[in-house]
Amino acid sequence: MERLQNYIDGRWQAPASGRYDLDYDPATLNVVAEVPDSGPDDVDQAVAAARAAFESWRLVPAPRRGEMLFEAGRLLRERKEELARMMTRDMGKVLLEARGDVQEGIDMAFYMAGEGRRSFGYTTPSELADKFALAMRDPIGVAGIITPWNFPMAIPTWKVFPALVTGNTVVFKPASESPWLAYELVRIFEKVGVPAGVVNLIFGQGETTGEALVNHVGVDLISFTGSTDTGRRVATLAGQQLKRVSLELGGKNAVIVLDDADLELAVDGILWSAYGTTGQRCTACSRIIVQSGIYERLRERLIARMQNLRLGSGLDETVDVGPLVSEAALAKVERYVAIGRSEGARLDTGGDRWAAPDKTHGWFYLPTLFADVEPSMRIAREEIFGPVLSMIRVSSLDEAVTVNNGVTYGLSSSIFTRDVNQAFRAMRDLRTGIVYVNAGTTGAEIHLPFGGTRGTGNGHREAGIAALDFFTEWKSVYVDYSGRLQRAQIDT
Ligand code: UN1
Repeated sequence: MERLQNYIDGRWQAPASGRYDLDYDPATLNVVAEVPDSGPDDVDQAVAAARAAFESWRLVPAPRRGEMLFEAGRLLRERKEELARMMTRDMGKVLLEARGDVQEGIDMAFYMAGEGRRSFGYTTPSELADKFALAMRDPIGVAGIITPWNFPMAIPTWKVFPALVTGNTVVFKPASESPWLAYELVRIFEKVGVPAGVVNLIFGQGETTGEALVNHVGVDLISFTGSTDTGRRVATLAGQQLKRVSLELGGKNAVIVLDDADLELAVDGILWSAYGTTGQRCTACSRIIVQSGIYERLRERLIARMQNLRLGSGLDETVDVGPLVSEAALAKVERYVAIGRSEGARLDTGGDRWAAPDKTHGWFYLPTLFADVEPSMRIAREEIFGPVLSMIRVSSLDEAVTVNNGVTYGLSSSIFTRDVNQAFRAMRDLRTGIVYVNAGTTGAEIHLPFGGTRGTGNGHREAGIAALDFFTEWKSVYVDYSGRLQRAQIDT
């Protein structure tokens, strides 16, 4: 078992409290690591270090900053398998997906490294003669970065890499449930020569450490991924200081299946996006909205294929579905299954905990399907974040779109159809930040904007060049080389 430390101003150190929390492997309930339980004092130190480092880091040429990211990407790639195995033990996702999570970090490193030589601004004509106008990106300052446990490598890299390449410094607080990969990522930054104070790492609970970071006057912006309730609190606290905030929150993502769909392909897409990562992705499919002509056939096929899904430790390569991350996550799933039953939905399969044959006591839950779900039911509207899928019957594409758009969230949606006209209508009308045609609701690539509409966030996007917009401020520069006073809007 490893005892993790905070990283402040280039030094690994114990939390001021001297207290540690335990990090469990959710498949075996063995303790994996001891994690600092930090507080406001640690946050103060980290912010002070980041503030001091900002003045020199912002002056490091962006291509040099990009090269450090490139080196970090190279080390991530070298250690991909080892890191994936640590991730599976840390939070439970199966190895195949843990490798994908690390790969997403590698992709982001190389993509953002390239931004060191792009980060384009623009030049544009002035309305006056002998005058030059340009718009350029400026770093903002200290970025407070708060990440969730479900993508322990990918999501931190979506935030830390663009923050760094654009010249900001970072105080990074990863989720207390999956701290290990954050620790390894910061060790990599240390190794590739990111100067002291540029990246600082603070472990701790959201209510204490996270909140201290959000409230700190020395932090200029907050990038947060997590629950909608916490996001609302982050926005409220940060709003009082007019702090820039990016929120990436919940989802209630749907797959629409029209009568003319390729049935087997739709089943593949639904199983992968609903039960992959045990349903614990922001992008996971938790509703299927199915046209009546294909409804029964799809239902039967899904139930049959669900019987073949193997549960167990994610380290076993034959396993499809790992455990939930925590006791609390498991209890939430149980609560919602009880709600679904009491609302009158038909429980087709699943609906119970699962115990491994060797009697290890992981936090497992059977992949669960509710059919005959009404859009008004709570299981069709609220985020469960587990392996629970609700099947809703509709008569047309229009009705499917209405049901899809009828929830408070808007992250991802998908449609299976072979009719190009219907597909284009769906692309136009689905009110989500991400739309898939003939694929499930997961699998976003790092060079496109990632984020959602309405209750899923506050209008920002991560990844791609959209990330640069969040981590920079536009500065407009006018250079008058006429040698005389020229007045804009006056001397026309
Ligand atoms: C998340 O669930 O928070 O598109 C991120 C996907 C992954 C990222 C998911 N590339 O499912």
